[in-house]
This record gives sequence, structure tokens and C-alpha cells, in this order.
Amino acid sequence: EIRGFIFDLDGVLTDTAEYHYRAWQRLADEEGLPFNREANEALRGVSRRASLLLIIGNHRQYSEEQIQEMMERKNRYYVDSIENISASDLLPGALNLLDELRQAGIKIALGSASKNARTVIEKLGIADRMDAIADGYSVENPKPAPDLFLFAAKELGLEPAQCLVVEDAASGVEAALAGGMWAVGLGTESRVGAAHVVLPSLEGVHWEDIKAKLND
Ligand code: B16
Ligand code: MG
Repeated sequence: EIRGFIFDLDGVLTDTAEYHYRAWQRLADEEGLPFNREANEALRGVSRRASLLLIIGNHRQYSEEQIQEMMERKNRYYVDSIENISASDLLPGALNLLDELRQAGIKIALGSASKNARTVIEKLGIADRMDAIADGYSVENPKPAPDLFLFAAKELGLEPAQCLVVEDAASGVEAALAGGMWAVGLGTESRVGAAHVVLPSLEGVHWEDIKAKLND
């Protein structure tokens, strides 16, 4: 029986992906590295460092110091750009599902790779709805390793098999399955088809519907 939900942040509860993209694009332009929206798709749910290494590819050689500086620079651009986000930046259906789960007595955790996750959920006005937070500071190994979600489950006091992860990234679905959890994938079959249930988004989604689909 499912007793806890673990929500990814970017792409599930809000669309900070666009702000991450613009910050990476600005950095890539400054460095003369090739990058565009299409290339950005590969960065969905990927940690800051791994994202930068994907952008650099084998185009140039950078020292560790330069890599650190670029990670900090991208983060400054990103943090500046999310300064004004608010509850209106919650994706459709997110708030309703959080409320339904609470009423059903289901525990809720955040499972985000982002080091800015706490700031973002505070701005979105949903920080008080979280029973636990797993973010970019919680574990060493990024998704697709299950560590982040296992950390969240532990914080909730639940077994992995009692937890359901909601993810928009292939690496996140992979992490949930590797951890022995249930997975709901948001987006296309080609991206999140490995999940137990695939939905286009959380819009109009009810806990009862998810439960029914899992029992099919
Ligand atoms: P930060 P999620 C991920 O959030 C983003 O999807 C990804 O684009 C970003 O690089 C990563 O967090 C790290 O974020 O630079 O703020 O630490 O999808 O896991 O909620
Ligand atoms: Mg995501």
C-alpha cells in the first residue's frame, strides 16, 4: 500500500526548467560553447555539475577552478531569474493533488536534485506541505542513482515499496525503480515510459485515479 509520495520539483510541481535553460544558454554564449533548446533536453533533472560537463563535452578543456567558477556563475543567473516566482508558477493540478494526498493521510516529500529547491518551494508557497525534503544537499550520488529518493523515504519513515515517485525525467524514473519504488512519469512515453503509470501532466489528476491505474 502506498503511504508516501515523493515529488520531483522542476518539471513536476513547477517549470523552473525554462530558467535553468536560460541561465545555461547565457553561460554557454559567454564561453562560446555550442548550446540550444534541443541540447537542453538532455539536462532535464541532471545535476548542476553533470549539466555543465555535458555542455562542455569535448569542445574545450577547463581546469577544476574554471568549472567551479562556471557553476557559480550559472547559479547566480538562475537565482536572479527565479527572484519573482510565486504560487502562480505552480503547474496545473499540483496544488490540488498535494491537498488530496494530505486529506488521504499520505505523507509528502520533495525529491529534487536542486540545491535551490528549498528557496523555490518557499516562493511557490508549498514548503509547509512537505513532511520531508531531499534536495541537492542530501546525498552524494545524483539520479539515476536511487539515493535521493531512498533518503526521502527514510525521512518519511517509510519503506521504498510504500513510496510513489512523481518524475518528469528519464533519470528520475530510473532512480525510483532502482530504489524499489512506484513511479508516475509525466510527459511522453519515449521519455518516461519506464514508469508504472505515464500521464501528460498533473492537470486534472486525482489520487483515486492514480490508485486505480496502479491496481490495473
Ligand atoms: P541546481 P529537479 C533539477 O531539478 C533540474 O531539473 C536541473 O535542470 C538542475 O540542473 C538540477 O535540479 C540542479 O539544480 O543547479 O539548482 O542545484 O528536476 O531534480 O527538481
Ligand atoms: Mg524534474
